[in-house]
Amino acid sequence: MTFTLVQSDIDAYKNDGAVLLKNVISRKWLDRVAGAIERDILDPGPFCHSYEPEDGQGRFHGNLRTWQNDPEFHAYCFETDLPKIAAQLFNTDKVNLLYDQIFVKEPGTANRTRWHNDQPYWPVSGQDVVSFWLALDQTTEENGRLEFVRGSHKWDRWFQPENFGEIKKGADGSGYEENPDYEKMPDIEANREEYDIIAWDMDPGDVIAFHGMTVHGAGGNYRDDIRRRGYTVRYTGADAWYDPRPGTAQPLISPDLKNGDPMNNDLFPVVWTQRI
Ligand SMILES: O=C(O)CCC(=O)C(=O)O
Repeated sequence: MTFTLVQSDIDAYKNDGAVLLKNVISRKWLDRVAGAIERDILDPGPFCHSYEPEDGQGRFHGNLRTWQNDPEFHAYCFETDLPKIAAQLFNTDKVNLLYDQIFVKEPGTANRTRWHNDQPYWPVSGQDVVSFWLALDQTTEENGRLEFVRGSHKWDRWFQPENFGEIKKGADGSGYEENPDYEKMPDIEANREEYDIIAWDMDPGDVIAFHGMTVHGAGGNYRDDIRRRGYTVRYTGADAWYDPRPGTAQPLISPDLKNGDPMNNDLFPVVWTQRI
C-alpha cells in the first residue's frame, strides 16, 4: 500500500509547520519497528537518553541514530514511503537521512517533553528539514500527544537547546553549549492561551510531519494502562547544508563535513533521488 500525499497536506505543512498524515505506516512495518524498539530498550546504544522520573513513576526511553544498530530501523528509514513523502514536501530531487530517534513514555511517565524547536540542536541549516513522528500506540491528550505552535517555523527564532529529560540530581549543566545567538524559550506552558497550539489524536500508523523549526512539545503519559511509543525519522532535502553551530548535539557532528557542505556522507546518506 502506498500513501498518497495531497496538495492540502503540503499546504498545511508549509503554512502551519506540521500536518497529520493518517495511516501512512502499515501494520507490518509497525510490528517491525515495535520489535526493534523493545530490543533497543533492552540493549541501547551509546546515544541513549533515557531517564527515570524523580517521582518514581514510569520511565522514558530515548535513543538516536538507532538505524545504524538495528536492520529493522535501517529498513524503515530507507524503504518506507517516508523519503518520497519528504521529497514531495520539499519539492526536491534528493533526500538524505538526518537521523532517527525513539521516544517511549511508559505508563505513568508524567513528564512533559519541553517546548523546543529542533534545528538549534542539529548541525543543519536550510528549509528542507522534516521530521516524521510515528505513533505506535493510540496517542491522545492523556498519554502524551505532540503539540505544535502553528506557524512557528516562520518565526526564524533559534532557541537554546536544553536537556530533554530531567537533569539527574548531582549532574550539572544542560549538556548543550550556550550559543550567544540563541534565545531562551519563553514559558509557553504557563501562557498557553497566548499561542496558537495545534495537536491531533493519533492511531498507530499515523505520522505527523513537521518542519525542523516548528516549536513543539508533548504532554506526559498520565495513563497507567497504555504506553506512548513514538519513533521519529528526520530527513533533509536539497535546501539544507551542514552548519555545526555552538549548542549542536554532539552525536550529529560529522568530522568529515565542513561548514556549508551538503548533508551527504555515511552519517547522512541519500535515501531517495529522482535520478536513481
Ligand atoms: O515524543 C516526544 O515526546 C517528543 C518528540 C520530539 O520532540 C521530536 O520528535 O522532535
